Amino acid sequence: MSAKKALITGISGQDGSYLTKLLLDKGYRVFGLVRRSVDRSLKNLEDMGVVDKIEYADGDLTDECSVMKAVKSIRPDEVYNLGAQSFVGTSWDNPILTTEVNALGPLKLLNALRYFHPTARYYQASTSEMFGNSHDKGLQTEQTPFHPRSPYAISKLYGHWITINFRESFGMFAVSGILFNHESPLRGPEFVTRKITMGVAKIKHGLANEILLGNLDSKRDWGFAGDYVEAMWLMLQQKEPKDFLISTGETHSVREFLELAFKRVGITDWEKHVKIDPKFMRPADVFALHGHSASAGKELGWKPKVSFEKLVEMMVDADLKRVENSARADRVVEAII
Ligand code: NAP
Ligand code: G4F
Repeated sequence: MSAKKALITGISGQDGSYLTKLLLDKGYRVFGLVRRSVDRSLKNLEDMGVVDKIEYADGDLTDECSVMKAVKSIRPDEVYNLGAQSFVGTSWDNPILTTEVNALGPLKLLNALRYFHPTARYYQASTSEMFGNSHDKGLQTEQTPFHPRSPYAISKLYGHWITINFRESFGMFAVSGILFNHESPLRGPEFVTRKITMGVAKIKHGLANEILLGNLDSKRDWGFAGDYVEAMWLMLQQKEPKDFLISTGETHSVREFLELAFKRVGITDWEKHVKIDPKFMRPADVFALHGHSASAGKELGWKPKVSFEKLVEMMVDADLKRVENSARADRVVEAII
């Protein structure tokens, strides 16, 4: 039997890189939709050791032709739509771009599948941000009403509902994963976890003295990206298409994340190194996310493997290594010139 084909949008991002590794290990042929950029940085895929194992298609989620071309030529068995303007903060500055990529992107992809390859299975990267501050006794479940609080969350809510609509209208195997925050050493540096672990590594090595942050009381249900891409894959292996909420079931504040990250490098008086900068406060924040992913446990057999403490350690250790390596590289350059 020939290998299954998976098309991943957003392949160069954090989740795209972990998912590629998972699918290659399972014997898939992996195709990645990649948009043109000046340096074509595929750093995450290099770090995962998979950059040369992918078949690339030129394309952008804002360009319908390129999306149609990719679907028609690849005829994938599975499509993972991870491509997005994924940073909530930027979505107030670039709301139209965010909407075009995150809301109309899935519509373009689903339409291309509907007309050219309707048997493909489709995964939509939805998010806990869609809940906003809505909860049921402190928890979010699949039944909690949505109340999006940013242009990002609103655009993602469209992606979520259009996925459900194509399933209900055309019988397509299209599902949406409502994933809570998941992090890793490949997390973009603008997100709070990576901003903290990079800052801590630099402070430990005497290259910085402080980290500037916004709301330290915000709480998130933080898991490990490697665990979460397994849930995406499991959702597309089910008999019937169904949406699932994916979370660890634990919630922690930014403050707790800071404390653990600094503790990892032996700094206990961490408050000395953290300053509040109003620039990082959001016009409308989501104050606490805490997911209840019982259906995923029961029906997908999924559960997170990496604890919050291990996640923080993994991210701090990776950034310490990065800082050490770049300091070593600088010393080599200094010795040469
Ligand atoms: P990420 O690291 O920011 O990656 C985003 C990816 O989208 C990058 O590969 C980026 O490509 C691509 N992209 C951006 N604009 C595009 C466009 N116009 N056309 C095609 N591709 C485009 O995000 P992530 O953390 O891996 O998240 C993956 C998905 O899950 C996103 O949809 C995100 O919104 C969603 N999500 C994430 C989390 C989380 O906690 N990580 C939670 C819930 C949902 P370039 O390299 O070219 O920029
Ligand atoms: O790390 P964040 O930027 O992640 P956020 O906004 O929760 O979004 C991430 O998770 C979503 C799933 O819930 C994804 F859909 C989305 O794509 C993305 O991956 O911010 C987390 C919290 C916020 O409450 C923010 O106000 O940390 C707070 N925070 C405090 N200081 C900060 C900062 N966030 C950032 N990025 N930078 C700060 O200096």
